[in-house]
Amino acid sequence: MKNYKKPTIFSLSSAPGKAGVSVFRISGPSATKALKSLTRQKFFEPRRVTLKKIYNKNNELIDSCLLFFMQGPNSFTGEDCVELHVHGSVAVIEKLTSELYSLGLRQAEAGEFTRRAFENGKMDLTEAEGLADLIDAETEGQHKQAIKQMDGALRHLYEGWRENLLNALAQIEGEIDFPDEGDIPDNLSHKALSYLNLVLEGSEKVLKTADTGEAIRHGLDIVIIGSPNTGKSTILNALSKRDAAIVTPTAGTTRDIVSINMILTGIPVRLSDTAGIRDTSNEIEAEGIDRALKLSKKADILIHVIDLTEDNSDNNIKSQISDGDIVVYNKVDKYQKQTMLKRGISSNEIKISALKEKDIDDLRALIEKTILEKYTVGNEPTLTRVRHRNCVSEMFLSITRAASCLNKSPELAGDDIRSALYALEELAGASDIESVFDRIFSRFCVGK
Ligand SMILES: Nc1nc2c(ncn2[C@@H]2O[C@H](COP(=O)(O)OP(=O)(O)OP(=O)(O)O)[C@@H](O)[C@H]2O)c(=O)[nH]1
Ligand SMILES: [Mg+2]
Repeated sequence: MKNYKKPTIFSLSSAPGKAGVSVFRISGPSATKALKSLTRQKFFEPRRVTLKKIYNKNNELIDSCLLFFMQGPNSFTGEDCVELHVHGSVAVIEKLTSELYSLGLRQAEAGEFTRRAFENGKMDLTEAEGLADLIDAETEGQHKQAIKQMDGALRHLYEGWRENLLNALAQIEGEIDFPDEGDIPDNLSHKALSYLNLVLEGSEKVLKTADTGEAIRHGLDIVIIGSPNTGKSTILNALSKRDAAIVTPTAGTTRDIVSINMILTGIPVRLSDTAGIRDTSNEIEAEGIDRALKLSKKADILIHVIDLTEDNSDNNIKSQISDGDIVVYNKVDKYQKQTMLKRGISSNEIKISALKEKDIDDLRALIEKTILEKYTVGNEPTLTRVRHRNCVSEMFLSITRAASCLNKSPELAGDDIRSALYALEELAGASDIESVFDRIFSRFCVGK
């Protein structure tokens, strides 16, 4: 076999442009060779920061920099790694870049350092994903979730599951090899069952976190919905403290969806105002209503707005409110005899005047309370991607099948447990699926 040597890669790992300090990263088998050429030195003590002058091949001084050498495998990528902390000058960055090219190094692709770390067993795929999320994190909730995942929360979880599945498999295989016909336990008393049940319970619990985990990564969609003229746009404007949506006394003013971004409880939120729902023969308004209904189906939280000054007795809004939705009774400043709708479900209700901005802060607090009830980032591990959800669901189904045929056909149960283990390997990234890796690592920025 041809002795394949990985190329040595480099990248500006800090943000491009003028700055106090810029950080270059180099990783690969020729990292020390490049370092020797840059510094004219022969030896570098690993894990020790030193101040060094670096030169190009024409003996021109490029800069004085802090140099940090990490010898593989004790480095982020598992290879020889160098960090050069140079002055954040555009000219220095350009000069050093062209020198590294001339030394035969190649510019790293997006996520290539992390990919090497993963390939060298420095982290599993869930930890690499956690790292990507941490770099993208903009809010407190996203930070908390990402750092937990980067720190191995999901890995610890599935390693525990794998252990139990292997124990279950050992029980079954012992039985296949040495069948004891006189003493066949039924499915329910099978020794493997307790191991399988542990994984079923754990994975069922964690599957419930998937909605929360994915929502925190992507942000929440909160949609304001209701009949025309109830004050939806006024509410959006009051919450966002700007005139984002047009408000007029004419019913059917809003047609397009008007969205604003905000951060509530440390989670990014997209709050959307929609067209008032009613029967209409106006083609444009009908299109707006269609869009409103489609968006409301995808919403994480719905805010129904009801106009207290209208007669809502035969309003079919009641049937559209689900558990956990928010109901806002608006125009309390003109409120006369109307009573709140009588409904048999629990929802979060509030009376406000959007026009007078009365109790708008209470509405914001109610929205925050609703978010916290549904989407709190706890200390438990969470599934944060569709990929995780698919792998864990796949594992759950395989174990359920295995549990149901433990005694009837131990061979089949064994096969199902092996499928469950395979699903876990996919979660960890141990099964070699290039396309998945490409998708995950290409989302990193260059230099990571
Ligand atoms: N008295 C009173 N009027 C309000 C209140 N909130 C909104 N309005 C008025 O109600 C009218 C309709 O308000 P909008 O915010 O445009 O209502 P909408 O629900 O967005 O209406 P559509 O876009 O047509 O569906 C405007 O004249 C607002 O000034 C309120 O709390 N009290
Ligand atoms: Mg409107």
